[in-house]
Amino acid sequence: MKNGSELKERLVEQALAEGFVSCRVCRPWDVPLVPERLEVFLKAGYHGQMGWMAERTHWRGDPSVLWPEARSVIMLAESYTPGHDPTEILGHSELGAISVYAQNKDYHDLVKKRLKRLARWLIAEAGGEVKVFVDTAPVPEKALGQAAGLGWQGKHTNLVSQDWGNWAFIGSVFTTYELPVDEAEVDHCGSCRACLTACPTDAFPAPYQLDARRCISYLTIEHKGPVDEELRALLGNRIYGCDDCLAACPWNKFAVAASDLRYAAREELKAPALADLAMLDDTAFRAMFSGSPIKRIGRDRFVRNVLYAIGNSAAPSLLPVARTLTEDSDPTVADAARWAVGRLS
Ligand code: B12
Ligand code: SF4
Ligand code: SF4
Repeated sequence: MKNGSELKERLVEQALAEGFVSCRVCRPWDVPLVPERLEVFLKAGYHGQMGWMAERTHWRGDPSVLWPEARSVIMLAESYTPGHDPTEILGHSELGAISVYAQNKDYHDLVKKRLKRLARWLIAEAGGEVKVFVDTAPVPEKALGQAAGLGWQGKHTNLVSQDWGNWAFIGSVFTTYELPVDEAEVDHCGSCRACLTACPTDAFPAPYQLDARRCISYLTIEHKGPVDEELRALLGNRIYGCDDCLAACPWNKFAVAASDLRYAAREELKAPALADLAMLDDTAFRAMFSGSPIKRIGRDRFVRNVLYAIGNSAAPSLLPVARTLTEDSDPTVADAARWAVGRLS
């Protein structure tokens, strides 16, 4: 077996060469507060329709139960910092705002490939077994990220770093190899509340806690069926995900450029016209969003979101488009269209 410190140094070099902005290590049992905090989250019902969050909680709460043989967790951050101000489009009500992370290729595919290459390198160098995860298993990625020192969980609950801000995806490589660990990161939010006040739906019942049922990311991506009317009106023109709390964080002044050009916004997704998006049928939707994370929600939920945005647009020119969808075969789309017509008439 090779010397652990020397191996770890080369592992970090390898990870940075792959394009990750940071690579740090913790033990799987280094997140003792998670089971209790997860329970608070679930008991309050903050997960809404995401029933899968209440399943396999023994794994989501404790990574050492998920894979008892694992001795180290290598935590990695991959930057997707936007090259533009993502809040600028919010002032253009006839256009749809798509979250930065979804304006091009699906990060799950890109990060996973990089994680697998890094894991293969580690096996070749040190042996042992590995498993890689990026939002693909019940793993508390943010808490592990903080334990390894990648950053800290900010008041908006996402991982923030003094070195790369908060525009980063998190991935992990679990291994049976015992690597030297890094120090956990401490909270640097201080008295700042910028993310909490930036939230358009008031989705934070307290700092560090998110009621996903009010979060636009949840409402536009995860929530099936009609959205509460009170919340529809607060969506503005956000049609897939939301970046307001991330964009507000002052630590982004240290953000580093996205490592992969495939995260850069596709021209047609930077400022798409709501009128065009509303008319997508299933085939056109699939063609437009092939390889994109948006494909997962399907045409009906996407057009539902577009119609809510049309209803919020105060643009009478969009009335005819909304009218054509009031008889849509999907009842949620038809309901959203009627709501939009009612708001614009
Ligand atoms: C479910 C989920 C969601 C849900 C719920 C989000 C949430 N905050 O729980 C929804 C759909 C809303 C969502 C939205 C987004 N998500 Co998401 N999501 C996840 C997922 C799959 C699980 C998160 C989870 O376990 N939540 C459950 C709660 C209990 O966990 P938690 O937020 O960590 O809660 C902790 C705090 O409440 C904390 N806590 C409680 N009290 C206190 C008190 C103090 C003092 C402290 C310090 C902490 C603390 O302890 C809890 C446990 O650690 C992860 C991937 C993964 N497997 O981890 C991605 C993940 C968190 N999502 C991610 C992203 C990018 C987003 C969005 C930015 C996407 C977008 N632009 O629309 C938004 C951000 C919204 C937000 N403000 O969080 C990234 C975040 C990367 C990062 N830098 O942190 C992740 C890690 C995916 C990835 N692999 O990159 N997401
Ligand atoms: S993603 Fe948007 S809606 Fe969700 S918590 Fe952040 S600011 Fe609020
Ligand atoms: S905006 Fe302020 S409070 Fe929110 S995560 Fe960033 S530093 Fe912390």
